[in-house]
Amino acid sequence: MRTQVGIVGAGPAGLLLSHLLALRGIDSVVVEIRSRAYCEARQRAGILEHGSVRLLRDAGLAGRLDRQGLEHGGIYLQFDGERHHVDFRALTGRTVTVYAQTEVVKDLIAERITRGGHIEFEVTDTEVDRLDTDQPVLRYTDASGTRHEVVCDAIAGCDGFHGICRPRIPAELLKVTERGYPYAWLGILADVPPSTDELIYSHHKNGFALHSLRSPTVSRLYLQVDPDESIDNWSDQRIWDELQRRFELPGSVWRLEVGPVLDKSITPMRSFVATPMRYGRMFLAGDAAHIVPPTGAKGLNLAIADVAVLAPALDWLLRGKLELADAYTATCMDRVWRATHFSWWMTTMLHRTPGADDMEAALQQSQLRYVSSSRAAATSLAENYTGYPELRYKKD
Ligand code: RFL
Ligand code: PHB
Repeated sequence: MRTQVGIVGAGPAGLLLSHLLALRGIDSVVVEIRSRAYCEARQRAGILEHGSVRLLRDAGLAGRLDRQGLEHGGIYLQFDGERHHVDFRALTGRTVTVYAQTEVVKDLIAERITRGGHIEFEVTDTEVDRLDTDQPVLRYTDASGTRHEVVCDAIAGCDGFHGICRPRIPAELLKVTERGYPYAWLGILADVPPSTDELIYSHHKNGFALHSLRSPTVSRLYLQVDPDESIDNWSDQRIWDELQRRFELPGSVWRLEVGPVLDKSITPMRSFVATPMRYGRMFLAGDAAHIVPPTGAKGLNLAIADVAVLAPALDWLLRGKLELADAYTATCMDRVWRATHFSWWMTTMLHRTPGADDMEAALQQSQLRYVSSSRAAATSLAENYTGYPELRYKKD
């Protein structure tokens, strides 16, 4: 088989790349170990930056996003028993949109399939090879057990943090900068209307909690737990009781509405940046190259931003012009490090470190008070949260 770009992974990065390439008349084959149903149901991100929404709209992908996405003009920061609004619209003129990653993935798969795109689900034994030649190959076994070899002009490793592409970069060339956190998030999806008009990021002595949403009838909530915590220790009742505690506003009538839990899981948190994002004719994008803790709502947006840079770079490469491909890592890294810093900053401002002394909570509260009272500090949060630098997708 022959294609121009072999893409490993049908997450947001791989699917959007395949679509952006198709808009430029470039063929690709996407291979994915999971089933279509699994990819479409995997609960993850929920927030699209202003620039991500605009890119999806410019790429003709925003039909449902424009109808069902919920535009949010700010967030609440809750600490010391009070809730403070950070008004993104007033501070930056920009907003974010609540639209689940599951929906972005469904829209992308539907669009690719309608336009005759080639996505192979449920593959096994994916391999990428001959990466330092101008004819790299992608090998996989399809769902029926047939082995394929696809000769490509370039390969995109969009296979997430645990994928097979990043390890193909020789160890002596790869630089990894990494930090683990003594926190994890227990996330639930609940069949209950959100109890809030904006997301609530709550600092609490028992640990961080986040109230997000998926639609006017479905809520998404998170609790900070220990990284070695087992989900079996958390009955639905225990989860709701703890959420109730961490969002409580003394002296207020506000209450958290409770409902059936549709999904629950625990996710560890880390910051991870690998460079270069390119080896020969293989290019990494999204979680394959970098991970941020979810507190800044940046992972999905970074995946989108990477492929917005990669699509034109590959287009040029296929026409014998190497400048954008050569600049790919450096172009992405500016945004990646800004998002890595912002996510680390939000995380350390809001989570309780097990065994920490009183100094940690006092410093966090002082920082939270500053961010909620100083226009300059609030503007910095708002600018980063809504997307900095603002994503601008150039068609050429
Ligand atoms: P993905 O989505 O992990 O997709 C990689 C795909 O590659 C497949 N794969 C393979 N396919 C073939 N052969 C192999 N050998 C393969 N190995 C792996 C996998 O099955 C998968 O389908 O990476 P991508 O495309 O880079 O997208 C990144 C985002 O998924 C991720 O950054 C975000 O979900 C992070 N994130 C958030 N990001 C935001 O921008 N805003 C948020 O609000 C936000 N909240 C979150 C999050 C992530 C979370 N979790 C669960 C990690 C909240 C949570 C709880
Ligand atoms: C989500 O809705 O899943 C979500 C929202 C904001 C975050 C992280 C996750 O910071």
